[in-house]
Parts: sequence; C-alpha cells; structure tokens
Amino acid sequence: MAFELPKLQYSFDSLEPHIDAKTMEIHYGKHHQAYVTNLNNAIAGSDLEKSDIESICSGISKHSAAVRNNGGGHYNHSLFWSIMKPGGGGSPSGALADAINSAFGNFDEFKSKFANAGATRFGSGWAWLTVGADKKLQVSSTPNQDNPLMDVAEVKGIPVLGLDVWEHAYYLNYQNRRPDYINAWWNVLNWDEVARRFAQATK
Ligand code: MN3
Repeated sequence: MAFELPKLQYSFDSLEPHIDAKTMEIHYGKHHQAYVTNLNNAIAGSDLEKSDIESICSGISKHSAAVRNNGGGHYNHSLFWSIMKPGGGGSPSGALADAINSAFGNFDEFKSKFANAGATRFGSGWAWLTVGADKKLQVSSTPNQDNPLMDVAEVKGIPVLGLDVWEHAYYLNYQNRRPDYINAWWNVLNWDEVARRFAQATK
C-alpha cells in the first residue's frame, strides 16, 4: 500500500492572512506531494512498503537518505496540516495546559521557547513540542526533514506540535522574516488536535 497525500481539512485560502493561499497551494500540492511520491519510489519493492510511517521514522538510521528525507517530509507535513485550522489560535486548556505550565512555567514562556527554537534553527528544519520518555513536554528543533521520532534525533519524543521553518513555508508572504511568520502562525493553531495528540502520547 503506497503512502498518500492526506486530505486537507480546509481550503488553501482559509488560513489567511497568517498563511497565504498560494503558499498553502504550493506547500501542500507540490512540496508534500513530492515527499510522498519520492518516498513511494524509495521504498518500492522493499519491506518498508508494509510499514507505517512512524515505524519507518523510528528506525531511520537503517534506511537510505531518500527514505529519511521523504519519509520525514511526509510524516512532518501530515502532522503540520492537522495542527492548524481556520479561526484557530487562543491557548490550550485542561491536561495539556497543565503540562505546559508544569514544564515551562506558563503559556507565554512556552511560546517564547518554541518560537526561539524555530527562529534559531539554522537553514531548513522544524520546531517541535514533544512528549518525552518521562511523559513530560519538551521543546526542540531538527534539521531538514528529521523529526523527534527518528532514532537519530538529538531530542527524542512523540511530536504533539510541529512548525515548518523551511523558507518554502513562508517566503512568498514573509520573505526573510521568519520570526513574523512564527508570530502569525499561533493564530491558526488547532489546540484541540494538539490536545488529542498529547492525550494519546501520555496515556
Ligand atoms: Mn514544508
């Protein structure tokens, strides 16, 4: 069973003005599609065709660079679309809010730490909020299309929130102003989905 581009649950223009329609169209339809196509090509005829994407990531050191880059790209973008929504933003509640306060002091401290992880990631990569082996929340970043599920990641954990800081995610609207993109991105966050992932990762 080949990997497929997940269906986007909202229209390209519905995250405006924070993320513009053209960026969404190209990012989803061209970039993510290319990761899916190239991943399928890279695993064609191998046992990995029977694996799920999480298992492929967790054993990534055993696989080719093509599987690492495109498998990571597929997992990361699938997560990214799901944790955004039109009219999102605000702040988390319940167990997720408690865990954020416990790990980072308060929500603003968390936002600042996460934004800094994204802003200071040199070149292309991702910022992450993950649940570690101790079930506590942690902030980290990864280069390229790596992610915290991968056995090569410096900080390993189960991702509940990820932010794409590749230039292709923001350049049309924000040019070189990555911090402005990160600032705006909080307005489209789907905290219900982040909370769902947190509950799954901590149960
Ligand atoms: Mn991207």
